[in-house]
Amino acid sequence: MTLNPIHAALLSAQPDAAVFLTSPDGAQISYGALRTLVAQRAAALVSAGVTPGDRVLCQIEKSPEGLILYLATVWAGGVFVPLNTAYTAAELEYFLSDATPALLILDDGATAARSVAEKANVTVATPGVLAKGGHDPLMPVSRGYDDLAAILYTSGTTGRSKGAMLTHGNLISNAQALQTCWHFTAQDVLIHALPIFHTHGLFVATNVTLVSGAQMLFLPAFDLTAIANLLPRATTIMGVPTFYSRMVGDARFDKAAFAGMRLVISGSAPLLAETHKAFAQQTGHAILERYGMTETNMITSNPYDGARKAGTVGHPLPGVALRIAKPDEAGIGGIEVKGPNVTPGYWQNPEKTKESFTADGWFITGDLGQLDDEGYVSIVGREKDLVISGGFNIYPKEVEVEIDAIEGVVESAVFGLPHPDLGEQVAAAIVLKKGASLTQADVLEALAPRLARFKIPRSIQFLSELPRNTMGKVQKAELRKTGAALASSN
Ligand code: MLC
Ligand code: AMP
Repeated sequence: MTLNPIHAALLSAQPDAAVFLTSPDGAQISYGALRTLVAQRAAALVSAGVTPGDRVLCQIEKSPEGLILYLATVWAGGVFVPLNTAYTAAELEYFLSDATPALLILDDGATAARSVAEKANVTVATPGVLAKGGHDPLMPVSRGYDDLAAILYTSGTTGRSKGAMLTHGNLISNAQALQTCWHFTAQDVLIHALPIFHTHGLFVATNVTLVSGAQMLFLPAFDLTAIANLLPRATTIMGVPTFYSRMVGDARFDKAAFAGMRLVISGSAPLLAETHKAFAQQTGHAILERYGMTETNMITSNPYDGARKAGTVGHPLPGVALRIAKPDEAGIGGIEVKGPNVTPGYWQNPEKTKESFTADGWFITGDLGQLDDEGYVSIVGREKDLVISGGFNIYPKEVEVEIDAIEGVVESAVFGLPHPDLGEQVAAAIVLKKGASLTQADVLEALAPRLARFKIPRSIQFLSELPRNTMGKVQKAELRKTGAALASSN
């Protein structure tokens, strides 16, 4: 058999009869069936024109088929590029031009996206078409640890998303480190309720399950009732903090419901210490919080054995080095990371790649952190101008560019405000041209076809000018204060 690191680490070892995935309707995919399906879809991708190194873009609703297409792309030597289903046709146009894929996979009925692809001359296939055709299984295409397996787009500080390149080695090293740290085995049953277009649901949840030969109970979307019903059959769950803050105070999520659970994991956004405490009181489980990033995969984790300290993200994973750059008197500085988990850079963007690494090769996360005397990392803020809403990242610049393009707008500033459910919500302050009479509704209408809904400001204020410091820099902290007062008075 040829060498394909992801195939070797994630797909080759499990017994054929072992169950990989169970859908809500009870349908199951065994590891043996998974291998056959992946090899058949890989053959279908090749006959659709995918050659080693080609990008395969995939914007489809969450389904087991989405996981099969990820694994099939990598099996065929391709580079999987998942896209948030909330992205608009305007956003898709950019991804097509940047990634120049050999193939775009879309659901039936995605007519707007289809016409964007036609204009860009990109071949489109649906999961249904790729599943047909009686293809003979393909042998895994030979790839090395440094070959690309995926590109994940993350919002950009300049308003354009950047494609974080991830190699076979990046993904496998991280899955193996997490398996070890979190004690995953073939006996585990994971509730999978995350989207599969981000690193959390696609790589952390899926790759850790595969590398352990474990099972997943696969939900098409986050659904509290479905999760409550699945808990007795599960041993573990991974989620963003909103998952857990929604369970707090809900009587279905009590100690009895969690009695058979082994491990509850949170990441992608800060878990409030008060949520950690309330959840522990209610369920008897100390949530294990970990920290990561699309570009670096997972970086730190609280310990499996030993104290899971609320408000911290634990220690660096095995093989991952972390340092706090230029610490102040309180020890707070920029978090920098090195290791086999770290991206080689951004797709076709050597400038951004260069900016993101120090001269001695450390990746600059843009997060501000601090170490305590036991080496636990706390994330105390961000150097990067970023809003995290329900675990989705929004770079203000991307939204500001779209608001500024609206007729009648002089300039805008986009920032995050605290939100009880989503952690943060997107807010905007807008300065209008003299005589312009735009309303909040006009702005929202103009943004709707341009931006995914989770990026659209939920609170808008019109100002005669933006607050600036003497250097001319917009004072977002000021805006956050007035915005919060405004939001709470509404
Ligand atoms: C949904 N909506 C959101 C939103 N999610 N708005 C802002 N922020 C969000 N996160 C909007 C929808 O557009 C819709 O708006 C309305 O809310 C209802 O949609 P929904 O789909 O019914 O929402 P819900 O099921 O409540 O979703 C909330 C959520 C979901 C928290 C379950 O957002 C989610 O699954 N988040 C996980 C994100 C994730 O996987 N992040 C990992 C990134 S990787 P309207 O206007 O149409 O009604 C990463 C690295 C790492 O960060 O370390 O892991
Ligand atoms: P993304 O760019 O979508 O990969 O998101 C990565 C960012 O999410 C990190 O740089 C952090 O700012 C944030 N993040 C991830 N996990 C945590 C966590 N446990 N606590 C606080 N922030 C987190």
